[in-house]
Amino acid sequence: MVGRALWRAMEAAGFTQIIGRTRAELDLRDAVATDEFLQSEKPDVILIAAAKVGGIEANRTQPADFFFDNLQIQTNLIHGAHTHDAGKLLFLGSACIYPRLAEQPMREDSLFTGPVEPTNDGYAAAKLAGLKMCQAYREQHGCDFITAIPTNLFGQHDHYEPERSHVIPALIAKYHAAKTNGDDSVTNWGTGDPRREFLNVDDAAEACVYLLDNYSNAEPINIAGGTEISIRELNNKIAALTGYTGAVEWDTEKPDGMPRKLLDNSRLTELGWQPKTDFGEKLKLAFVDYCERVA
Ligand code: GFB
Repeated sequence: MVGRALWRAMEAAGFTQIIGRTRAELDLRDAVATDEFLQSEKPDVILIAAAKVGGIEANRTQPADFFFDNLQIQTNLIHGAHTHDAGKLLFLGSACIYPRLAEQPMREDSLFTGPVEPTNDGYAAAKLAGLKMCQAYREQHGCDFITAIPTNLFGQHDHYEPERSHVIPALIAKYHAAKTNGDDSVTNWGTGDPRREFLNVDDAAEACVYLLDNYSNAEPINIAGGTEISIRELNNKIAALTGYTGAVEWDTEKPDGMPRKLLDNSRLTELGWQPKTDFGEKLKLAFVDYCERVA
């Protein structure tokens, strides 16, 4: 999802020689294959969209895979960017790397000040290591490697498999299936009380491309300015969008995760970037994308 959005944003910004590899074409966990790729292509700018990502259930049940895969991918690319003289690298963190109970909205200087949400410990540890690695290569080698921390993203080409998906694609798929099958009830996870900030992936990709030209600093920078909503309110919106009118149960045996994940967007705003799109509009497009590609 993020890689395709970055590609669209780079084309829109006038980049011409854009190079990418699918997971099937290049396993970025393989240090030798990744180094050979970077040696042959010699990219000027690297945006790391590749990662093992997933929602709360995937993170809770596979901490080792999230830790190991992401650590390898980012280490191979960040180190390779240095050895093959890339002029700029943008590494993507995630809202879940903030301390679980950080003051909201979460500012970049609250990173590393407390324990992260246990359900995504493995993923957050890897992402925090990547942030530190970019800072270390800037300090020791003068590399212009930056870290951006996007809030929860959604949009075109998201993942819809229940065991892996984030909440927006999960509810879209669940409610659409229930409506189609005539089910009279669906079950959601947790209490519905947590609040999440959602930003469309195309907005986030445009912000990433904006940062390439406008940000060269060791400190990470949030990409946010999305829409904050409770999971219960989100449930109402997606039920209305999909036309599902049955009952909604809440399985409180499933974790809520972080109570809230609102990112402070002031530093990026001061830099001159604001998201443009409307949450409701983009939610509709996400549903259309699901119906056209997956349903
Ligand atoms: O989007 P989500 O999986 O990830 O869950 P997080 C958001 C909230 O929606 C949680 C609730 O409180 C879930 O319990 N929820 C309710 C559901 N029903 C469902 C459902 O059917 N599927 C899903 N997936 N959630 C992730 C981190 O946390 O955020 C990742 O685990 C990453 O590492 C990602 O950072 C951006 O927002 O809770």
